[in-house]
Amino acid sequence: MNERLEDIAAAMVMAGKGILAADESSGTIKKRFDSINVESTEDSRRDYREMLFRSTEAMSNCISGVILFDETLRQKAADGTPLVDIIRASGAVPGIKVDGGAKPLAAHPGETVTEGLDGLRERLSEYHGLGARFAKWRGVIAISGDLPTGGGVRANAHALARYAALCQEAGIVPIVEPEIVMDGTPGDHSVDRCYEVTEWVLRTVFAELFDARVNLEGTVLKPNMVIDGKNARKASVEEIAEKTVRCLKATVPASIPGIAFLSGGQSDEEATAHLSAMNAGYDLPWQLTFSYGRALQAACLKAWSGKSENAAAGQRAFTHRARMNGLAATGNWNSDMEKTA
Ligand code: 5MM
Repeated sequence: MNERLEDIAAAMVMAGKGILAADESSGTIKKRFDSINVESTEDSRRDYREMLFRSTEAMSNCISGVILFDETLRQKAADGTPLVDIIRASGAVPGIKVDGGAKPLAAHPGETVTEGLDGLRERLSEYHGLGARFAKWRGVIAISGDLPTGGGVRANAHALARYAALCQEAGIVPIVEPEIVMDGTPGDHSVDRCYEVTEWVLRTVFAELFDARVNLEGTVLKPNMVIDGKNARKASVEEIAEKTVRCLKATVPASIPGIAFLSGGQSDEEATAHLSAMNAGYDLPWQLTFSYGRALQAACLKAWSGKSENAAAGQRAFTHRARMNGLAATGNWNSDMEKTA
């Protein structure tokens, strides 16, 4: 594997492939397993993720990188093969979530700042030794009433920049993920309010990255799409695509090699349709792809339902979504493919 940051980043956003976000922390994976009545244990988490990573067709053809949680990076498959080796053998790059989660921001009711900078240099060095070549840190920005505030936006952007600089020092590509949440409370904001906040947050993030001396050619951005809140969904696919591209062009330097969206609570097909519309309809200075968690895994999780005899069905469901999103990453998806694929 080539070790230049720029080459790793380029491999992560190569045309027609995208990133599988399988970095659910213990609390989040428990929630996902609760929804299918499966107990979350070290073994059940391993079995589920092993099933994903052994989906050869999806992994080899559509997945460029996989974001892992600390436990998974250290886990072995049932036959003793490290899960990281299975990911590498498929040609995908293993990555690691290094943030410690969003915690209440002092003196800013309703806002959070993501923690995890203390000791990060040492953890990154260990993760590099374990095979991770990129990392992820997610800042969470909620829209409600008068929120976000300048203090909340700056605190999250600053933490993202300090994280990104530490990653690059360790030879690890940072995925910078400032998420303006669509499924928070009350979730009734308009697409234009999302545009306004996304533009503000991205401008602040790139100013902080500049001050922190982060090499943008060795960085991947993972933003939300410009989309209305979950309780106000009215905007069309075309409007979301147009506003997202306009907002990104206004804020994201062309030196960023690629942008890999989060799905944020969109349905599987919406997340695919929006990505495809952007790639099909616009000239873009960066690769535009996916780094989906829920929108890649929801159908697979349901098909698997914790039963080993359903592993093949789970893999089929994952492969289908990965293929649809791979097509969307080059603007070649259409809804008929959902039926025939
Ligand atoms: C897979 O979920 C990731 C980890 O979440 P927690 O730290 O809350 O457990 C999450 O950061 C994810 O990578 C992004 O939000 C994208 O996932 P979605 O589901 O929004 O595509």
